[in-house]
Amino acid sequence: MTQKTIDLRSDTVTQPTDAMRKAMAAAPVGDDVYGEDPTVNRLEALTAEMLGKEAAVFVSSGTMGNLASVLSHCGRGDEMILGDQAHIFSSEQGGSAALGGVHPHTLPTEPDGTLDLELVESSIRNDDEHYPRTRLLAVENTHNRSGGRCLPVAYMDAVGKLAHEHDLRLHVDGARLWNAAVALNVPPARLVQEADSVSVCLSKGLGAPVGSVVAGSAGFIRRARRMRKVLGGGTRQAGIIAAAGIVAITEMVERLADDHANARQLAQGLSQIDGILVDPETIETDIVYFELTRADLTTAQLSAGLKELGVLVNPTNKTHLRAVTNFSVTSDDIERTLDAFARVFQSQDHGSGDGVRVYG
Ligand code: TLP
Repeated sequence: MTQKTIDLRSDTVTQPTDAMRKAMAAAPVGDDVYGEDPTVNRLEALTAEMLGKEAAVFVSSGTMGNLASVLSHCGRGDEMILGDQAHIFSSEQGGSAALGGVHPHTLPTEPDGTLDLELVESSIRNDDEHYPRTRLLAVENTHNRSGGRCLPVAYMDAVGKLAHEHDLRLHVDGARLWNAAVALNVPPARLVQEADSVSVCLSKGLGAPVGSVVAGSAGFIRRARRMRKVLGGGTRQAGIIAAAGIVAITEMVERLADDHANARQLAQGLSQIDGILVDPETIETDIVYFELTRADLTTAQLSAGLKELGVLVNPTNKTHLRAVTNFSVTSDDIERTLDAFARVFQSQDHGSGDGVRVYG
């Protein structure tokens, strides 16, 4: 029997569930650019309700959700404050600058994924013809590059209050807001109570094949819908994919706790291995970044060696790798993964690791 591949490259790699496939096949649809797709309309209404916002719009990806949001808040030359480890800054091709002329003002991301609020406050520009106008503050929850750390309610409230005191808008990249809500045991709406916009993904831990949803006030969503259209995201019988999104938000949120437990189990096991550095106490959700400290093995070689044993993990640079649990990975798979690490570490022949993709 061929062994199952344990895919820990991301939580985006899953197959849709049977319930999603059934819902997709049976979905009533219409032309969504006319606002006539009942399944899209239902997904948007349900998500808006879960996030405590007036309205929502279905978009193709997290990248489109963030871009449509930033461009709906900011005009050309306006400034957005965000962390230097934010996905919007690091991994979206600088789209808000490239397509919208929005000036990114980065601050150092703290190890827990937050921004220092005093630094944020002192970075907001005063009215001076030399300066861009600071319009937007963006935070990420959970914070991917900080290892899936959750920004707690008190911080989310404080950052929103600070933004509004200075007449800024707050955008939340909530690609994994669902994970934060489950880990912190709070409704997702509570985390984004002070946010003017939030983008949430359906196709990460929740397992839908495609899509994200942006939520905010009715006026903001009207602007985001226009922006989605100019970005080429106005799709027609999109209910086919929105149907899977409805299953994702109604049936797949609670089970994220299993992914979190598996990530913690993985980190605990890795922390016992001589040559790997990770603090299991910092693992709050589904993402485990860890450091390889052995001089005789590169991250690319480790990744290639694991792949030969049926375990996929992405190197993110020369010293670190990332593993992300998801619903295709069980607790037994984590044990097999740890065994694969031990076998690669014991092996004498590590190959070249050439051609391994550095990503995540
Ligand atoms: N993240 C992907 C990669 O791009 C790194 C992953 O595998 O984690 N916000 C955050 C916080 C994200 O982590 C991602 C994707 C996005 C936005 C963009 O979502 P998509 O891929 O749907 O455009």
